Amino acid sequence: NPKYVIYCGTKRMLYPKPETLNPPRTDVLTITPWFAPIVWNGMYNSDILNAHFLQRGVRIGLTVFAIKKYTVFVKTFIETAEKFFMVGHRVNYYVYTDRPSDIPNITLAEGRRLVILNVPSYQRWQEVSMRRMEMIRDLSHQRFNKEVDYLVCVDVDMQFSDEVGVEILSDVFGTLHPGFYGSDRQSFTYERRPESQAFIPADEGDFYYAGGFFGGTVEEVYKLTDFCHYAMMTDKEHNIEAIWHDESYLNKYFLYHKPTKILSIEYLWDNSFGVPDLLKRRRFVAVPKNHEAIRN
Ligand code: 2GW
Ligand code: MN
Repeated sequence: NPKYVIYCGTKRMLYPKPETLNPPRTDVLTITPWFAPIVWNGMYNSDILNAHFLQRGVRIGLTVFAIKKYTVFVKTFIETAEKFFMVGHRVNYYVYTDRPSDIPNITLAEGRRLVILNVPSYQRWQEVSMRRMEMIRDLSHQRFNKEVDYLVCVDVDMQFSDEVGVEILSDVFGTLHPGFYGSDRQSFTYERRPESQAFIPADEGDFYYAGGFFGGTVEEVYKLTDFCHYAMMTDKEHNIEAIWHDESYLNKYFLYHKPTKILSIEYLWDNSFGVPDLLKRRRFVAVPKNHEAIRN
């Protein structure tokens, strides 16, 4: 069995040779027409990637918002992240909240820190969700640029249930929405009103990206969040709000600023959709919530 050899420190690292004539996955798209990888189980080797990113001493910021009753999700979110998110790497959790005293004390592994960011809450839930763009943008410039190399920005009503590691990192990445990975363009729930800054015509669009998982270098996340926030503010002046809020503006951004990597549905799943054959791992899944109780 022929092997490639690379060095991890001074230690020889051995692993199976990539097989040019035997691709690991043929059941799913693994690269876009603009040559961005789509990350699926079987397509990468964590040992190689970990060696590479550890050598660079990469620092990762994970941003999450817990406004009003959504603070209930923080404990499980952080505890499962300790088990599965970027284990062995330097990680800062950035929890934006209007209720800092609700954030529990959680013991973290070495090299990991929790930063609580006290922010005001907005009255409308749509605004709570959309204003994340502005708040991530502002701190990207003021703080994240000094503390981390990459940002990963996610919903809080989620839990990690399998590894999410450095294979996700790239200049700017988005995630396939679990409800639309098999859909055609016309079925994507893009904003369809030409008056909105989030408008996407019926004959355009690559994928339907989820609002709940994106990231990249701090610089690229700054550009993305700045674009989305500006587009939202422009729409607000014209009394229009995109159909799926921040998610609609994010989809507009990715249409004309192609992501350099795309995460598959393994990285954002909802168990109420069952488990399709092609889904080999469920790494980050929605926590079932009582919409009435949690949102009012
Ligand atoms: C309250 C009432 C209704 C909806 C949201 C909220 C709410 C959201 C809240 O009271 N407090 C709060 O912190 N949030 C934050 O916004 C929290 O981080 C949450 O994960 C995020 C998005 O809201 P969520 O998770 O309830 O909405 P989903 O799961 O339907 O999210 C998708 O659609 C959203 C836009 O409608 C976003 O694009 C989101 O990224 C998507 O995953
Ligand atoms: Mn959510």
